[in-house]
Amino acid sequence: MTTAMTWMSGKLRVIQGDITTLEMDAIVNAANHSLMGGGGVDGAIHRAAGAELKTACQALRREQWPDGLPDGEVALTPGFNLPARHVIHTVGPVYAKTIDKSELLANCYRKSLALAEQQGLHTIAFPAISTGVYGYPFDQACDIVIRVMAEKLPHSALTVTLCFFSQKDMEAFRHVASRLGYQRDR
Ligand code: AR6
Repeated sequence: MTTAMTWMSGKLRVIQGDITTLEMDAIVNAANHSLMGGGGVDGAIHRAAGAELKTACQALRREQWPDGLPDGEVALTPGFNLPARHVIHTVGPVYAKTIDKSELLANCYRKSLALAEQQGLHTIAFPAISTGVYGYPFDQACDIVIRVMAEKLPHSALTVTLCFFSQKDMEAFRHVASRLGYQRDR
């Protein structure tokens, strides 16, 4: 894992690594509507958390989301065998060139932060939601994330970690932040 880069007076950390290894109050899962697991980061989280996570997700479907978790919504489970205490499951939008889904992606981040605050949590880590199988262009997704963090973090006690899978993604984030006028902390 590389050294963290930080922005926004240390409230926003960016690292490269595997989100399933992070000791956080919560990690966010880029799930799908079914909440039954899948590939990418969702598959990795389910594997690392163990079978109890799927059982907890089945209960969420039965009790709260019988038609599945909609795009931009969030749901909470324990982290089970993960080093993270909780998992916040959210569903990012599938990218479409002709439809602007930026608000749905922003909602994944906003609602995850709100849920973490409501639970009294202090640390939360996000993967780059929708930028894998769901095809969201990485730079556009970073733009959305940075705007949400700039809007929310000044009024929040949370420290947010963005956990990117590759060094290339980390560099891309740094470029977008700089283009938007956000300088790294010194
Ligand atoms: N840690 C951190 N980031 C990761 C990890 C990991 N262990 N594994 C992958 N990534 P994706 P989506 C990065 O496809 O686009 C699933 O099947 C990856 O490089 O996991 O929201 C679900 O069930 C990429 O940057 O999520 C849904 O059906 C980012 O995580 C669908 O994929 C997101 O990639 C959701 O697609």
